[in-house]
Formats: sequence, structure tokens, C-alpha cells
Amino acid sequence: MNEKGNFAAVRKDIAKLLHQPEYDDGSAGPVLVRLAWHSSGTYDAATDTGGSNGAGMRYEHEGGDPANAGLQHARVFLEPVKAAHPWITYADLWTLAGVVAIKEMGGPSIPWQGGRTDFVDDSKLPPHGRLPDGAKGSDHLRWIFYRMGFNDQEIVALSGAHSLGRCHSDRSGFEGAWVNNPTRFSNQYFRLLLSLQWKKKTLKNGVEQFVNYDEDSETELMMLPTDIALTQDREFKPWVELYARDKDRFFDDFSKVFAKLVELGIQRDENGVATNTDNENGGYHA
Ligand code: CCH
Repeated sequence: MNEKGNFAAVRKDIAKLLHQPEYDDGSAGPVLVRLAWHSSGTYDAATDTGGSNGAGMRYEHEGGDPANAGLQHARVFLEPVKAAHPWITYADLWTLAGVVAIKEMGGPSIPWQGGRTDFVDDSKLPPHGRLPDGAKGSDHLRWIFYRMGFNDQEIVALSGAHSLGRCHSDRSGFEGAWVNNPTRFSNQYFRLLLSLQWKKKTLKNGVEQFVNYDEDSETELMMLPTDIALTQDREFKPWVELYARDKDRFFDDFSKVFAKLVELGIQRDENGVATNTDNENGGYHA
């Protein structure tokens, strides 16, 4: 069988590399989800710039955005998969890895289509500052996500990805995990947002976040100011409440919105082939 286009084989190899006993909580999954999100979340609908096409994070302009600190780990995890399937573009590999990781960690199946290119169009490069800043509030979240074309419900659904992974003081300055089992996709993030008492804490580096310390288990969980903002905003809060009590609804909505996220800026012809590969526009292939 011709290996080119065999995304099922790529999916299998991504699933196999998730188990990383030496790394974080033992899984590459969360950081791969963040790679998929940050590669896509630079999109600006008004100017049709940014987005996953081009895999611009390979280069200093985008890879060097402080918001992307730490994502080199995710890219390195995926190098053996790229080596085994050299026909796949990085833009497809990074978005597919997020989709596979979510499923493997117990999350929903997410529709995904290949066809992104690694062609970097200089006129479409996103400036720094397109990704959200966890120190801010709900106005900032709307400013960032409306720009991509998301609404309030979609903002809250996407935020549920914080049931995965953790903050690292040497990457974002924040520290800790949102939930007790950060390698399991669930609606726990929403349940804890509502059920625990969150107290402001200033870390040694001066960064402010919210924490809950449980004396019985001696564990501290955290929330970003942007996470807490979801419970303090009249439009966001009902969605937090809905997703906290209805896991199936959260999984359905998350699947749709993550599929939309990784498609931002990808134009396809009627056969599903991505068409925005303008080679004459001063871009370059890697
Ligand atoms: Fe996030 N996220 N995220 N996030 N995020 C961080 C980590 C993860 C914000 C800030 C941070 C989404 C939305 C937001 C993941 C998925 C998503 C960190 C810690 C910060 C800070 C980084 C570090 O130190 O390593 C803010 C602000 C927003 C605003 O909405 C969305 C949307 C998604 C995906 C759908 C995942 C997964 C992680 C864990 C990464 C890891 O390495 O464990």
C-alpha cells in the first residue's frame, strides 16, 4: 500500500509515543494538545492571517513568541513520527497529534482533515500577542477569541482543555495543574471551578494565580485569572455550569469547537484539498 496519505498509520504512531514516563505527569498528551491549539489560535479572521497552515512555529518569528515557551518539547516528541512518515506536513502532524492525544486521554473523537501545507506565506505571519494572557480577564478572552471567530459558548468549551496538563514556572510563570488527574480528559475543570474555594496566591516570581490547597491529600490545584474570569462573567458562567453538570454535552461541544479551531484559515476545494498554497507570493517551503 502506498504510505502517502495513510493518516491511520500516523495516528497509531502518535498514540504510541504518548506514554513518556520521564516527562511531566507521564504523558506527552497535554503538551501536544497545547501545540495544536497554539499553532491554530493565532488566526485573525479579519485579515485571514495566522492559523495552523504553514506550521510557522518552526521558525523564530512565531516559535520565539514567549506564549509558545515549552512547545519545543511537543515538537521534539513528534520528530520520530515525521521521520517515519515524511510525506505528512508539520501543520497536519501538529493538529492531528492534538486530536489523537485528546481521544487517547479519554476525550471525544474530533473530526479532522489533512491537507495543510508547510508553505510559509510571509504575508500571513501572525505578530506576537495573538494568544491569550492568563493574567487577564473576560474582556481579554473575548478580544482574543472573537478575533478568531468564536462566541462565548465556544470560549468556555475550549477552556475545558485545562483538564489536561499543567503550568510550568519556567514556561509561562504560572505553576501547577488544574485537576488531580491531568492526563485524563474530563469535565473536572468546570466542576472544580465551581465547587472549590479559589484563593489568590502570589508566587515567588511575582506571578498571581488562584489556588486551592486540600489538607487531606496535601495537594494544591491552580486556576489562572482567565479561568476564574469564566465564573465571574454573566455570559460565560451558565456555560461553566452546564459543562460541569453535563459531561456528554461538554464532550460534544468540545469536539465541534476543537475541530473548528484546527480548521481556522484553511480553505478547501470541493474535494477537501487545501487551496491556500500560493507559491508565488514570496513564501518558502521547508
Ligand atoms: Fe491553555 N494554558 N490557555 N488552553 N493549555 C496553559 C497550558 C495548557 C491559557 C493559558 C495557559 C486554552 C486556553 C488558554 C492547554 C490547552 C488550552 C498554560 C501553562 C497557560 C498559562 C503553560 C506552561 O506553563 O506550560 C489561556 C490564558 C487560555 C485562554 O483561554 C485552550 C483553548 C486550550 C486547548 C483547547 C493545555 C492542554 C495546557 C497544558 C500544557 C502542558 O504542557 O501540560
